[in-house]
Amino acid sequence: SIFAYAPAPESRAVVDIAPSYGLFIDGEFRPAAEDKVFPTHSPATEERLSEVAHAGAADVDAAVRAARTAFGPWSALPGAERAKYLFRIARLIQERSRELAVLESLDNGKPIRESRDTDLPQAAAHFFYYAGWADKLRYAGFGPDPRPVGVAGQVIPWNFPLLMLAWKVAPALATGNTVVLKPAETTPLSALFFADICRQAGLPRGVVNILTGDGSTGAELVAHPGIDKVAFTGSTEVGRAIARTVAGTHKRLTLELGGKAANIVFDDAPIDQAVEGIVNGIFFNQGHVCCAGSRLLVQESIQEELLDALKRRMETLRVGDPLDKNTDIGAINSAEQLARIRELAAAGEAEGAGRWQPASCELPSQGYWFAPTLFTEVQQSHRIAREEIFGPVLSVLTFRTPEEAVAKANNTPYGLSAGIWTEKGSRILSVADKLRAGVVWANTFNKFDPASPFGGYKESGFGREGGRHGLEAYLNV
Ligand code: TXE
Repeated sequence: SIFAYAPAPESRAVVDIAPSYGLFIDGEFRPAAEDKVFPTHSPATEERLSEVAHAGAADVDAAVRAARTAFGPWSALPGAERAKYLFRIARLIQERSRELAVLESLDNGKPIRESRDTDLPQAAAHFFYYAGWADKLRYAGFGPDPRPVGVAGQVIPWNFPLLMLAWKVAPALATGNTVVLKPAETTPLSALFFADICRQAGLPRGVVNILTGDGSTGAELVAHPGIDKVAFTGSTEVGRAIARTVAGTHKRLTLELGGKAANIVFDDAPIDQAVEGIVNGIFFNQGHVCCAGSRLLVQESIQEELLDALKRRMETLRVGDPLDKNTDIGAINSAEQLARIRELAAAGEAEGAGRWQPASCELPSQGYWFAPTLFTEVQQSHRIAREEIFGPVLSVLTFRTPEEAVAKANNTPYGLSAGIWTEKGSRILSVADKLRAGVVWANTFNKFDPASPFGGYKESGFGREGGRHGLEAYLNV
């Protein structure tokens, strides 16, 4: 057909990846004190992309000391001066966004369309947004003279590597704190590019330090006595371990952990729009999203119609090369994550749910892949209804009344997000009011804005990132 137009894949030649990277401490790249390194791979091809330094205790100490030394002069700068650096960083992210988008897709496996249209613009937007607050903190409603907390130790996951960095670094710098950040072990590269952007922006040395490493580096960082504030996004299990480490110390803590969001579709919902929202809710970023709409709660009377439409739409999803602009679903980030998804999908079948995958879906032979998957006849007791899968797997449950929908939506230890689909405004308000979730979307899903606070109820963590509330975590008020 004349409409079958396939634009050329984005070229990986756009970005220059060095064969090895050091740690970014005190404004310079340097090898780890113990000279340890580890490789990072493309999950789509298993190709080795680069080798990065593995920070140990001595490196954590050096980075925290650099951040401490930088804290005095940085926090003493007038807010308007700090704002200039944040604006400069935001502009540089924009200028280098093509490079960064390709890099993010290579290292993480996400489709280039998503890194280009979501991760990169959102990362820049967070720096622009918090730059705007830097000289207005006394008007933020926290009293006349809010003060920075000190040195922030930040540990981030692999699902939105640069964006999670932006969520954490931008508010910390705007409020006059300095930072030691540890990216996830499978996605270190965009944070190292960001370190280069800090240099390009002329950010004073020591204000931002980047330590690559694994969980042991994260644990060292969180436990270091020179850290005043810990910010973590990742698994609930590690969040608990960090809370134990921090308990009884002077350290402030915010945790953004897992989720098992309900996406609730009422019988009066616009079906086509809801189908798009369901697809976006669970297949965006391969379902590696803490707020993913992983439980579809559909009103019984429209179950058949909705599932038919959803299956037709799923048949059109393209799984494959993350650098191809036509790709809808990229690679699973790691062999470990793929194993976790497979295990939970197998549990779904074993517990009696019905597994469905599009017949048209062919997976590449190399790399880590999982086809978009629907489970019907799911019971609330099933593991796939209770546990975070963090993959492209949707569990379908039904309800008859709004009360039942609310009860089922809240029947989870998590409480990060939820979605409601209905034409009735009054129902949106009454249902949203009863949902125990930090974010509730109505007739849309996975919409983000730097001005909007984000964070969980219950085991999804505490504290808010984004918006004016996001400042509070980094201020003594
Ligand atoms: O997370 P970890 P993993 C969920 C999701 C996923 C599961 C496991 O369900 O399947 O967690 O993913 C660092 N002290 N989420 O194993 O281990 C680690 O190096 C300090 C939801 O990848 O929590 C990385 O930088 N830090 C989530 C970061 O913590 C430690 C996003 C996250 O890794 C540490 C990711 C320790 N003891 C996974 N151990 C979300 N909320 O979005 C590890 N780390």
